Amino acid sequence: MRKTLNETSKFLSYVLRHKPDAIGLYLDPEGWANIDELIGKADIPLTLELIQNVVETSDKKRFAISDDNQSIRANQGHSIDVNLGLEAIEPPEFLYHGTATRFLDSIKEQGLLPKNRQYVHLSADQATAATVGQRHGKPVILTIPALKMHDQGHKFFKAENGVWLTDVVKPNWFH
Ligand code: HQG
Repeated sequence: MRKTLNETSKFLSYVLRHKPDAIGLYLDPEGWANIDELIGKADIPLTLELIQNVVETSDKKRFAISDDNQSIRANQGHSIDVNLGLEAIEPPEFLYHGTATRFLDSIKEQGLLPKNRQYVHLSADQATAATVGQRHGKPVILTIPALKMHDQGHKFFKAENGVWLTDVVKPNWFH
C-alpha cells in the first residue's frame, strides 16, 4: 500500500506541479484540477479513495482538496505558472535553505534561484532544510536573514503546508 501511495503521490506531483499537459489535464489559474477529470485522464490506476488517502497521509501536506471536494491542487513546488493566492507576510527572523555542497559555488555567485520552480523554497527549521538538501547530495544549510530582507522590501509567502517561498535570495545575504 505504501508503494502505491508513494507512486500516486509522485504522479499527482508531476501532473499538478509540472506537466498537466502530459495527460491533457486542465488546471485553472489557481492550480486546481477537477478530481473526476483527473481520475478519468490519469494513466495510472486512480480512485477517489486513493487520492484522499494520499492527501491525508502526505508527510509534507503536498496537496489540498477544495472546500466543495471537487478539486485538488499542489500546495507548492510548481514549475508551471499558477497563482496560489498567497499574501506576502512577515517571516521569522531566520529561514533555512537546504541544498547540496556541490551547488554552493554557484549559489554564492548567482544567489539562490528558483531554478525550475516558481519560487525559492525555504524551511522554518534546520532539520527540514537538511532533509531537503539531502535529496541533492551532501547537505548544507544556508541561513537566510528573512526578517531583515522583509524589512528591506523582499516578499515572503507561506504555503498552506508551512513551506516558505520567495523569489530570489541575492548572494550578499549569505555574507
Ligand atoms: C539549487 C521538495 C546552483 C537549490 C522539498 C536546490 C522542497 C542552485 C536546487 C521543494 C542555485 C533546486 C523544493 C544556483 C538554487 N546555482 N544551484 N544559483 N540556486 N540552487 O528541488 O529547494 O518533496 O527545485 O539549492 O522538500 O531542493 O517535492 O528545490 O538544491 O520543499 O514535496 O537548485 O521540493 O518537496 O532543487 O526543493 P529543487 P528544493 P517535495
